Amino acid sequence: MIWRATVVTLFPEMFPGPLGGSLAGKALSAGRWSLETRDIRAAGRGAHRSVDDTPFGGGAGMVMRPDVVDAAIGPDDDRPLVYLTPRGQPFTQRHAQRLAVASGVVLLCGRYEGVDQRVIEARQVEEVSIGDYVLSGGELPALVLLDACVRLLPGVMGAAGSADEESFSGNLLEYPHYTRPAEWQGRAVPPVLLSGNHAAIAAWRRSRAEEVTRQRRPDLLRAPIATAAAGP
Ligand code: JFB
Repeated sequence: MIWRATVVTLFPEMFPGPLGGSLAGKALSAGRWSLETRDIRAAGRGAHRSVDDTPFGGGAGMVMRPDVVDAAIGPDDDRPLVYLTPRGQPFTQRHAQRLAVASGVVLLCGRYEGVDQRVIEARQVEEVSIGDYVLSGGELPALVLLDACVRLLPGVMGAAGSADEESFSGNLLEYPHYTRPAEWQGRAVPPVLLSGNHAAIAAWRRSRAEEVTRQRRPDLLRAPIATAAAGP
């Protein structure tokens, strides 16, 4: 069966959004994965299809009602259910790899102050965050997560193996890339790359990758190795 994504959201028109014109969009058109949205508003209560209410205990903003969100999620299936939230575990390549080998994913997108905690606890929900900055809702994080997963699906990336050579596949940032012209605005391409010596090129790239990682992300050098071979 194909990889199935379901997005539970108040803004179904945001999907596939920017993914539609990308590699992921071409894979979607080619039937390598499917994307379904469930409009939370359709499960809203009363004549106004209300989805939110004021927080118990007071405070600013509104909270999404657990009965409405539970109904919008619908019945459990075999796919992981992920809630995008600033309170979640940091989303990593490891999450993307694990979700890409599952049968698909159900993504819950909140708005306002988020979703009543009881629905998160009552359903088996994984809480994930795409980073330490404040957005207005879970839809952009859901698009980010989908892009990270879909490019790992078999046959989605064109060039063989390019997914695993990139940043984070081996806990190193990437070496710098160069293409023609060999000299541009007085700047030459590193001569080793023109040498035809493949062992020397590989050694140079490795050393540039280690250097940039040491300078910018020394935390990655201390982390457990995250390769495709090591598994999700
Ligand atoms: C996700 C969201 C809000 C409470 C609520 C729903 N990395 C991230 N930043 N922001 C979000 C996120 C993820 N993943 C995010 C879902 C919702 C933000 N809000 C707004 C902001 C701050 N505190 C509502």
